[in-house]
Amino acid sequence: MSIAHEVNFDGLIGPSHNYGGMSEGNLASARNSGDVSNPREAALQGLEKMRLLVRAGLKQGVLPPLPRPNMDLLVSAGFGGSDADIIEATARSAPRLLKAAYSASSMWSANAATVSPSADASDGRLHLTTANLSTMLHRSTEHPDTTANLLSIFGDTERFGIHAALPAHADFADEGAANHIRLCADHGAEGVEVFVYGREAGESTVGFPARQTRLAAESIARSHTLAPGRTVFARQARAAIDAGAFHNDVVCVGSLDTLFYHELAFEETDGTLEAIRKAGEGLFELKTVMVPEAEVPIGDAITSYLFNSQLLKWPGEDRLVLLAPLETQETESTRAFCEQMVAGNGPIGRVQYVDVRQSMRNGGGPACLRLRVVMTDEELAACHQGVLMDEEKIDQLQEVVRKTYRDRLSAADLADPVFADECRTAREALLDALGLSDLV
Ligand code: SUG
Repeated sequence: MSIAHEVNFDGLIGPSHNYGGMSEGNLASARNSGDVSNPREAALQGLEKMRLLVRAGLKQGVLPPLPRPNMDLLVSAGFGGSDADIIEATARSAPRLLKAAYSASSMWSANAATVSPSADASDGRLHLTTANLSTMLHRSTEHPDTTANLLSIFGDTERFGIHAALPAHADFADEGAANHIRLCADHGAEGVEVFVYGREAGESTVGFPARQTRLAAESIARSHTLAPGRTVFARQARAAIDAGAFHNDVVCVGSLDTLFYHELAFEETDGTLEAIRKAGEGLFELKTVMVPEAEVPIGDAITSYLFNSQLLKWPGEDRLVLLAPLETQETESTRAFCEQMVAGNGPIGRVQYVDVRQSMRNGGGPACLRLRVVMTDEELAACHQGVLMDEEKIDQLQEVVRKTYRDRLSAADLADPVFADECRTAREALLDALGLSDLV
């Protein structure tokens, strides 16, 4: 077994962060639709979360924001002329499309890709499949630029298998690592990969959209060369989706040998746990922490984002640390549950709260903001070094954000072509700081 680290690649929050109300089934996105956003504060909050992990001695990376506005999307819709003409015409006749073109949704990097570490892959490479995000218009345009980002960072094809998104059809709907859990004894050891899906290909459902299909999950497991005996496919509960759990990571988080989940997360909880235990035979003993509906109603789990937390092996601490959003502390049932949990002798020994309110208001908690990539020392050395964070790099990025991002952004501001230029300038300065200017 080689030594490996969990590297959290956070999505750097882009200058056009706004509350577009774009995601059906994501209750926070609907609730805050049309509010004025604070892009500068949002990006600084995200960078402070990264700083916390860097200070703890954990490995932290970053994924740069995508080019916004997405002019290709507007041109595909038939708008023409100069960029300013296109933006003004879209603002007049298709304002919702303009919001989609400006969405900073790539910040939620848990949806960028599904990741399988080399320890699980029979071809010995670290695999990443970009998510097609085909269910929501504003997210469905992310994947080509995300793949370009990943190729710039994980360019060594001997070590890294970067796979383009699955076909953009409802049968292949894929939302990446937000519906994927990896369990193991140690990050560098072989593990069990659990893929959670909300529907079968071809199945029509009523209620909020199920954004992940079993076919998509199976396709990824095949191309990542995973061992079928170490792979589990579990169905997300319809009740969870309808309560607002548009991704499984809103009701469940797993790390190392521990699975922390809500009672209503899975369609068949016992069968899912049994399948994980069987797949993990000889590798690890599964530890579970189930949160009962009677103690934390699923509605509270969703508004507080208790489960959309990072579950971390914190240097110097014996038990795992749950890095949860402040909203979890402010919700009575979840705060009480956390207090009782850490006072017991289970696998989670501490809860640390972080302020990511700007992202939370669009339905993105600490876990949405990061893509976990388990990497060996050799893989770390082989990836692009500019995206690996230390405090100095964080200071530098914060400096760029302070200089180039707006404090406030309203829907009406998107109609101003000057704002498009500001977004380009800001992104170029960030790419320059990350040594990724080739992506401009
Ligand atoms: O896809 N929100 C994102 C939130 C993604 C959270 N990710 C995870 N759970 N892993 C989404 O629904 C809202 C954007 C807006 O409405 O402007 C949005 O896209």
